Amino acid sequence: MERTLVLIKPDAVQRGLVGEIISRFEKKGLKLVGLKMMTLDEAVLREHYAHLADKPFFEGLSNFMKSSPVIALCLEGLEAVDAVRLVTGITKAREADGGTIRGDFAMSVSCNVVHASDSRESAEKEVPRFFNPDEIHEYFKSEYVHVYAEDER
Ligand code: DAT
Ligand code: MG
Repeated sequence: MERTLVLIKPDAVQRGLVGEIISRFEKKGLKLVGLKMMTLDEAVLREHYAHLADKPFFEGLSNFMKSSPVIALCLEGLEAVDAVRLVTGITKAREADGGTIRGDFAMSVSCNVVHASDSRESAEKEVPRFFNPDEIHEYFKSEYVHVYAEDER
């Protein structure tokens, strides 16, 4: 099964949306294998948003991401990277589809409540960026019997 990284961003922490957001992923059938609160520093943000380092909004993005703690989640499931991106919705939240987290809970491009890895390659770098190996928990989830057909498990 594939693993992916989600960060519940400072705006969601401030707005009391943490439980609601985790609940969306749980209800989808994704398995929570890592969860922690952390305050991000400049070094990790430069690495995490390296693809945006030369954008005029980078400093604002970095300040926003440092403005409160975030909640890091590692989610596991069949094709979890794409599934989590679909549940998350597009970057510009006010245009995101209803039913997605960004579509239902946000209006902004930068304050868009969650980060989600955008590809398997990104997820493979991002999960270890935010979680040590001993913070990822392998366990049997009985729900999988109902979430997946036998040949998908
Ligand atoms: P996503 O978070 O959907 O993967 P991204 O990787 O292109 O989007 O950008 C990362 C974050 O940077 C995004 O969630 C919010 C911020 N951002 C992107 N484009 C922006 C813009 N034009 N103005 C302000 N913030 C932006
Ligand atoms: Mg991205």
